[in-house]
Amino acid sequence: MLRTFQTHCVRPQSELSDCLWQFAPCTADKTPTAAFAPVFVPGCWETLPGLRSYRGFGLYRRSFTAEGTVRLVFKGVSHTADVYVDGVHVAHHYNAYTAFEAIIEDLPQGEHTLEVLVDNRFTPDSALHLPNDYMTYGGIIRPVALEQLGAAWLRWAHYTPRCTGGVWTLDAAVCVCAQRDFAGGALRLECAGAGCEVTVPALRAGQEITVSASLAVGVTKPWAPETPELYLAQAQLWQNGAAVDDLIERVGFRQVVVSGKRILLNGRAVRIKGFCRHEEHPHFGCALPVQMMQQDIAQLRDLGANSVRTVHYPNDERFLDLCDEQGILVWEENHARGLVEKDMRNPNFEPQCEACNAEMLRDHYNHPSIYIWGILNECASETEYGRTCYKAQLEQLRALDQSRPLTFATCRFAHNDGQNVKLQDICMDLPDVVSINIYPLWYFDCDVSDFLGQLYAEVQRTAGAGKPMLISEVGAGAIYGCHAEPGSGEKWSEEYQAEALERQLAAVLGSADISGAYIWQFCDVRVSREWFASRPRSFNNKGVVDEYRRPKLAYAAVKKLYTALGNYRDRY
Ligand code: ADA
Repeated sequence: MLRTFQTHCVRPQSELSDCLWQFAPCTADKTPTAAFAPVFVPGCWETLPGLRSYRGFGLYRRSFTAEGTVRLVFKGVSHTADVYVDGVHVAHHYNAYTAFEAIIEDLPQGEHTLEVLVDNRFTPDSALHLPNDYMTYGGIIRPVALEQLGAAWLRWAHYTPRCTGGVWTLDAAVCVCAQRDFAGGALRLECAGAGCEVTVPALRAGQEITVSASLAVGVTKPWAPETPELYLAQAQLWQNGAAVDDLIERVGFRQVVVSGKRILLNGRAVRIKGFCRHEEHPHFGCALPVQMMQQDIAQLRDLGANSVRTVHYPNDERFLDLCDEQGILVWEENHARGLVEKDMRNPNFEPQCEACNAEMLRDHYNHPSIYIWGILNECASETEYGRTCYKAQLEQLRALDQSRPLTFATCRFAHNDGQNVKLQDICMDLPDVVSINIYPLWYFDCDVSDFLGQLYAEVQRTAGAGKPMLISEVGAGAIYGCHAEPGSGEKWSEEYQAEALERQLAAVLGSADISGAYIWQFCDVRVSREWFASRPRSFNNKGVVDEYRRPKLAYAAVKKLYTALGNYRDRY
């Protein structure tokens, strides 16, 4: 399944995934080092016998039938891909978590061979993939599509809902690409009963333009967590009385605005009852089937949560589709976790972050569930060099999207067991929302409210003063099935995790200054093997469910707290 709804009625599109391909581990020059075997795509090679910890190259192969100009769309290959059609190199892409394309012109009619050489090694060429507190898998981890293109086609369409006095306008920007010389035509846009037509000028082969228009939609049902109303937004390219290409997106009518220390969703201050979630399952690696994504959402809803933070990378868009449909607010972030200044000085770091940011916004712009963009989790925001990166990337995002607030999760503060808290972050002026990761009662013991109060006071001494604040991580570890006497304070027991989360959340959600919390984390996740020393079982065990989604004692404790609170805070 490519998406949860159909994105083309005019452009011929088929799926090359959801089926078996041939796979073999191989060398950098595509020489197989074992026999080819059938594998399901999407998937991770770590789920295959003998490859649980394989870091290297792998070759995926299948045939397809096509003719003319085709576009192959890869939604995610982990982490570096080289694509070959009939032995000819047609695309190179780095980053596991964003999509890319290969366009092949004048393909003769018949059967063709598609090969994807995948690399999941940790090298300086891949600045964002390093041994980390989650696993970097190998493989074609997200769906693959095959599309037929005409002389001109629609690459992306971005829709921004705007509300004045209860009446909605949808601002559209549509990218039209000419594959060959295009004599001109018209772009027809339609959403929620409103429509318009805009002239598209003649374009030379290779030319790309953005066509803008506004649709007077009027009064619609707004999108909100409790009423996730969605509308299809259709763009069609017409020429000589016929539709020659189209792109169907889905939108929700909602506005997100920061006002003082509140985050307003359609004018109401939201209360974030969130979870950080990695794409991870022992049976599937990071290539979760859509049924598993839905199961996660069902558990999140059962827990009373209303938000997910996509730690630490852009997510599979089918998960975002499901969040749109079920009213889950999403903090989506770019790909980076815990990089220190030395890592950020890798010459590949900035260009690779920029590409990730651009691809994330190009493809995920229309999801109404995404209410905030995040960057660079726990990177070097306490250093001058780090600051230049944070500034450049936030400016990049702001230029691409003015309709959502921006943030980053920092942990750059010092303290002595929760006392004498000193904020070391020098980037507090840059985001719209200040977000801090804290682990009182886990990495150190203290009175959580007192610690939070000190932290908040520190932020008020910086240019972050008066901004909304989120606790972007809070949590404690427990190994599923490990028990201790209640109140014994024994870390790693389910009892201690439940007690710690109760106390942490009571302090965070009880604070009048904080807009909400993201629990670290939804489920236990496998970590890179280099992280074994601080991670029993080589897992980050702070999930409220284990890796198989079995609830720990903390599940009931969180559910009680989260379900008692509404989606909005009327008092601040
Ligand atoms: C950090 C980090 C997470 C995870 C967490 C932990 O805050 O952002 O990825 O590593 O700590 O479990 O300690």
